Parts: sequence; structure tokens; C-alpha cells
Amino acid sequence: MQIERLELRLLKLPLVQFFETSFSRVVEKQFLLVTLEGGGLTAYGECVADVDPYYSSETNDTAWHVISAFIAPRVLGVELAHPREVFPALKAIRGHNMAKAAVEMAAWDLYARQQGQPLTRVLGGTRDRIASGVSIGIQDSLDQLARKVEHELAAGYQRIKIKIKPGWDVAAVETVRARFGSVPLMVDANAAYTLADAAHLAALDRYGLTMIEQPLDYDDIADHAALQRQLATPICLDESIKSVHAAEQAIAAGACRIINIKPGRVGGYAESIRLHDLCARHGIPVWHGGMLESGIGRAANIHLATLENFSLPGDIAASQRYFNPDLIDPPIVVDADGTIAVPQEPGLGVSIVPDRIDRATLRRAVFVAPLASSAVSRGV
Ligand code: SMG
Ligand code: MG
Repeated sequence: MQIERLELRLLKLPLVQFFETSFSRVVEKQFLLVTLEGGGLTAYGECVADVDPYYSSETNDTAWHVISAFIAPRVLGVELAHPREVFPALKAIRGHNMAKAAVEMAAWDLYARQQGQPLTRVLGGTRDRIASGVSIGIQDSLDQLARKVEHELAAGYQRIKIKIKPGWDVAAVETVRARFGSVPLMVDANAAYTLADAAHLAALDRYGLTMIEQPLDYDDIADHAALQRQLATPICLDESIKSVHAAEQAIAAGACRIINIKPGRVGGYAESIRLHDLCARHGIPVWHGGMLESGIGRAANIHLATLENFSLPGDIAASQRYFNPDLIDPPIVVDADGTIAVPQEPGLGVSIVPDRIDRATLRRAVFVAPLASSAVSRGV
């Protein structure tokens, strides 16, 4: 297969509701969308970088730069037998996993479309529905949190995740447990604590949380291992797992008992599959994380979450929680049993609405393969 054309867009969409983590509150989403063309087919990859370098060091601007200057020239017009060749082809570029993943995942979509198969099939998925969990941001009051939890449980979600930070942790968990009993519940700190908070975090042990996600620093492994020795609650790593190698080290150190997989964080689908398989070999359950994706990135996540060891509900929820309208129609829906049907059409398998993409576009650039380039300039 050959990628003949790569289009890069910066999109802006308002969020249906604000989303607050330990590091920021957001009311809109800006993200890059990669569109690839090859063999008469069009494929998509959503980049999970953000406007600011708060979740990760990458931003939309760094991803734009790296894709334009370094990734596009390495993939355009290159004969690829399989999309798993994309990540190794980018080895010279250090880091920038979100930029790499946006292009790599679009290449998998292109490949799947060429094969006439849904992505789940070419990725090696084993299920046609995935379990859906919901991530509820920090709210203005505990009452507001309780209302949100009530709403999401009524919608059927199989587990609740709440964001925590110092000053919004034990009381928030206490509120949910007092109001909703033993619902599957976890917390995500987005690196808001230090090892000096170990005794405070241990106060969460009595609430029977399924896990505490990324309590300590975004690139830390050693302190998480020390913390895990002091906590009964399993630690799940998110930000710290930037590669398969980091996961090997974290597992060997006992820094986590669960791992959250986001393909953008590790450089795409191929690395996500390697991470998934590593965790399976070590008896570490995984679940699929979320980055407030539009329906395009959400569909990509659904397909990956069909792999066997994604044994816990992911942060993959209904479109209507994020964007109205979404960039796809029909949107992603969660059924009353808290599951999402896996699209079965070729590639991502969702119907993308070009008008909505155009309306959301702030910036656009097109890159073409050397030969195709002369054809385009001749107006062919
Ligand atoms: O997509 O529902 C979603 C968001 C899930 O909580 C979520 N993501 O650390 O896991 C995480 C956060 C990162 C989002 S901040 C951009
Ligand atoms: Mg997280």
C-alpha cells in the first residue's frame, strides 16, 4: 500500500460540558485530524495532543510541526506491506508519539479499508461489543458530582471514574460511596500527588476502589512502586507508560497492577498491541483510555478495545457526552447494558460528515508524494 496524500487539519469543537482534571478545566477541544489517501481510498487518524503541554509534552503545534516536517516525508509514496511498518519507519524521530500515532492509525484505517475489513479484524480483536465506563471531571461541588454520577449510572455505564486532586479526593469518593453504594468506582489523579502523600492516599483504601490511576508524577515509575507497596488499592499507570519498554520496567518494579492503554501515548496501534500482549503475558489487565476524542478517534479506540486483554471497561463513552453534533453521524451510542457495538463496516466503520469537519477547521495543509506532487501541480 502507498500513502499518496496526507492532509492535516486543526479543528475546534465546543465541548457539551466542561471537563476538569487536576491540571486544567477545558470547555472546547482543539485537535489535529490526519486524512490519508491511497489507492482511491480515504482514511483518518485523530491526534490526541491538546492546545497545551499539560497532559503530555506534545501540543497541537508540536504535532503539526513534526508531522509536516518529519513524518509526512517518511511515509508519503513509500511502499508499505503493512501499517505495522509505519512506527519503525519513524524511529529516527524521538518521542512525539501522539504525532506518530495520528498518522500510523490513519495508515491502519487505510489498510483495513483496502482489505474491506473493519479495523477490529485487522487489529486482532475478539469481541463485537465493548464495555463502556465513564470519566467524570472535578465538579464545582460534591452535590454536582453526585448528580453527574447519578446521571451516568442511569445511562448504563459499567464503571465510574472520578478525577481527583489534593482537596478533591477523599470527600469526593466518600460522597459517591455514601450515595451509590458499591458501584464499580476508580479515581484518576493525573499526577497530582507525591510520595509524601502516601498516608493520605492510603485513606482511599477503605473505599474498595478498583484502582487509583496515575497518582504520582507523569514520568515516574520508581515512586509509584514505593507507593504501591503502601497501598491496598491497585495502581493503574497512564501518563508514565509512554512505551512498551516503560511498561516492562513498571511491571518489573511493581509500580502498577493495571495499565491504561492510549495509542496516542505510545505511538499508535502497533505499539499498543505490543503493550497489550506484554501485559497479557504478565497477568496485568488493561483498559482503553480516552482523550475527549471526536467520534473519529472514539471509533478508533473502540476497535482497539476489542482485543482480548482489554478486560476492564474503558473511558470510551457516548458521543453526546462530548460533542453535539459529533463529526460522525450516527454518533457513538452506549446501550442500556453499558456496552458499545463495534462498527462492522470497513476501516473505522463510522460515517464521517465532511461539512462538519469543514466548519470546525481552523487551519489546513496538504502534503503529496513526490510523483503525485508533479501530477497535482500540472492540475491532473
Ligand atoms: O475521553 O472521556 C474521555 C476522557 C477520559 O479522563 C479521561 N482522560 O488522564 O485519563 C486521563 C484523561 C485525560 C484527558 S485530559 C485531555
Ligand atoms: Mg488518566
